[in-house]
Amino acid sequence: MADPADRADPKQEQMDLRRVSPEGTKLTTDQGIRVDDTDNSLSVGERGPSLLEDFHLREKITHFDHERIPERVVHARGAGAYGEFTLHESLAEYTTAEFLTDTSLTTPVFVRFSTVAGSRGSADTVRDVRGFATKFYTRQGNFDLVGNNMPVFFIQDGIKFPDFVHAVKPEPMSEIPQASSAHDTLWDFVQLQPETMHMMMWLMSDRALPRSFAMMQGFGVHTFRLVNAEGRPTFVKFHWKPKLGTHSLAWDESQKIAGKNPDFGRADLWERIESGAFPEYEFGVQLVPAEDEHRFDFDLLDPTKIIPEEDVPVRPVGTLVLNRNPGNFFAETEQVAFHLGNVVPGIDFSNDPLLQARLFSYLDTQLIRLGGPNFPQIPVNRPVAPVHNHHRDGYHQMEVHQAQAAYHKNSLSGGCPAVGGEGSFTHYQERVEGNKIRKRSESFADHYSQATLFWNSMADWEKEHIVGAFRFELGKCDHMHIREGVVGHLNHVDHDLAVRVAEGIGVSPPEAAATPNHGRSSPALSQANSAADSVLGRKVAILAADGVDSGAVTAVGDALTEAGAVCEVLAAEDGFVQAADGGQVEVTRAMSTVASVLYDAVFVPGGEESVRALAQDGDAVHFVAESFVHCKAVGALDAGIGLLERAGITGVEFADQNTVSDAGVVTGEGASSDFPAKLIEAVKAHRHWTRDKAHVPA
Ligand code: HDE
Repeated sequence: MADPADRADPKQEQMDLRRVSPEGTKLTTDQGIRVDDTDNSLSVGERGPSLLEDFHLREKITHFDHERIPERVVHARGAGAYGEFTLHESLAEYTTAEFLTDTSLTTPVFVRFSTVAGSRGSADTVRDVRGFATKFYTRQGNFDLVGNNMPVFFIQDGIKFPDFVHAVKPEPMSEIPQASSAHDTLWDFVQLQPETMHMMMWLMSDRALPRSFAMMQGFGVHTFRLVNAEGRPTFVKFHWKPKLGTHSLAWDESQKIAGKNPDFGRADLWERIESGAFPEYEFGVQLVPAEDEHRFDFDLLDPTKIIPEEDVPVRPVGTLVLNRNPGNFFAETEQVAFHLGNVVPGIDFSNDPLLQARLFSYLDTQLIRLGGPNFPQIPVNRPVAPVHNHHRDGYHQMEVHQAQAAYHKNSLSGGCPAVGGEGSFTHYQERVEGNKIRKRSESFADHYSQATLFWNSMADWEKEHIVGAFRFELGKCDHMHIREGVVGHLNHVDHDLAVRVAEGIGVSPPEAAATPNHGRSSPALSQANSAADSVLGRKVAILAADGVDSGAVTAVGDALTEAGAVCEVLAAEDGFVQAADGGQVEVTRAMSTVASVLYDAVFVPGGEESVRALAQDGDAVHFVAESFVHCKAVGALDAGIGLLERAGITGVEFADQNTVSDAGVVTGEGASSDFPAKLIEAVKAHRHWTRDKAHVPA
């Protein structure tokens, strides 16, 4: 057989060998015996007891009884996809990793996105960090970049991880709350561990509510090392930047989606890939020469710190495209096993104490989760690089090793597999010395400066959302001393922030700042500065009833679809609505099966009779009002403007949207106008967060 690494997509070719289809097959037992009846147990007489000798019954039930494996202890809820990584700029000056140096290569990948705290069946849109784990099937072996959508972490040393996870998970007496950090134990941990403060700013920001996995950044978090052919090391931070920009849901919306469609995130990923609107990310690196290790006012080994992009720019070098959904969730997404220790020659670790603990944890956790040491043989985990070693036996061994010698050195198998040679992994030879101690370096001691940097970098509306999130979460804590403790730390981050939070949660606002604000900011941290120039995969609802102006539905719908959006016509009932011109408009979904929170924008076409009916339909009125409250693009033509008025969106002369309260509300007359283009621009903006929505109840 040819080396699979030489084929176009070696991973898919390899997976094809294990993919099975039921087409044209006959039902058999696991032993291949054809089954004549799978609905009736073997029994004594029609009403008698079942017989133990019914091997088909026993096998069917036994297999079923053992279908579950332990869910991941964290990141249990996730969704995955295959894709490809292409390199545009060689990093040969810094690394020997072939997939980062040879621009002619396309490297297959599997990516799994996840939430952290919730269990496998929890909702996708909870306030949480998102995992962004990528397995690169390189020709030199698997490289796993197991990152998050936030660039820092809660703790500096992995030994605290079990404590942190116990604090954020549901409380032990009641297993409440599910998939939520808004409870006493998490915030108790936070108030006693000020190193969490920077990450808590991220967690309370909109970053914790991504609109789509295709609209969030990814970060390797730790500082890693690249090592070049001369053995010269360079520190590196890895970044993913989404092509569609980094965009988030509103908090109220996130909570409602969790009920209306808990699968919102995974469905979005699935649908984007099925429709060809492939999620795309730029891969970038921040490179720091080894001699600059100590040039920063924080420690490069501290995972609660970023290197501001303004200090060390992110150099874009490659592209990741996710273009294939898995065929079986369990086999692929559930069984994929990431491990930070999966590195290829030219990539090495740093002494970040969080990273070091992870190097132990991931391999260890797979042993219990996947039931033994042969999990790398599971199809999704297999490298495309050939595997040869003396590992033997164990549960679920799939290989039939032929050699007499299962040891090194040997003379009986010709000395094979041979050790060393070109392309072998060589650990970076770092010189270290010191006493054995349990002590954190002083260079890790500043827990507030970068939390302040983050706060200072936010737009006003982002700050408002952060204050709202702190108030919500702390307001759920029963213990006053916990609320007070957190406000005390916030007062080191920014006095105004601490006061605004305190005022909402019944805590006396601090009188003066505990630490003066340094005034520095990093514009790259604000989502206000993110790309917003595409409507690819955006979902737009078109509300209709009998008498709708079908010309407007078609003209606006076609323009949006052509630009890449997904338009759905919603009506009170499924089927068709009669158009004003006597024709019919097909309904995509009945309004009762969906909700405004599942769409990015709403458009109300004209047609007097249609709008009159919609204005009397509570669902339709609420749909428009709620879209407005969540700062979405709202469009209306002709009589459709009447529905906006009915929804309480006042001041409906929106012709030139330049007041704060009507930003993103697009109205017009006649389908021939420039209305579709204006609406597309409003949808591109993602949300109109500056909108004053206080006067609309929804
Ligand atoms: Fe993880 N983490 N983690 N983590 N992590 C796991 O591994 C762990 C950390 C991350 O889609 C587990 O296979 C420790 C940072 C992702 O399958 C486990 C520490 C970052 C995923 C584990 C950390 C992550 C995991 C659970 C502190 C961002 C999901 C199941 C020392 C850079 C991967 C599993 C997937 C999963 C341990 C901290 C990201 C238990 C001990 C920091 C994306 O091994």
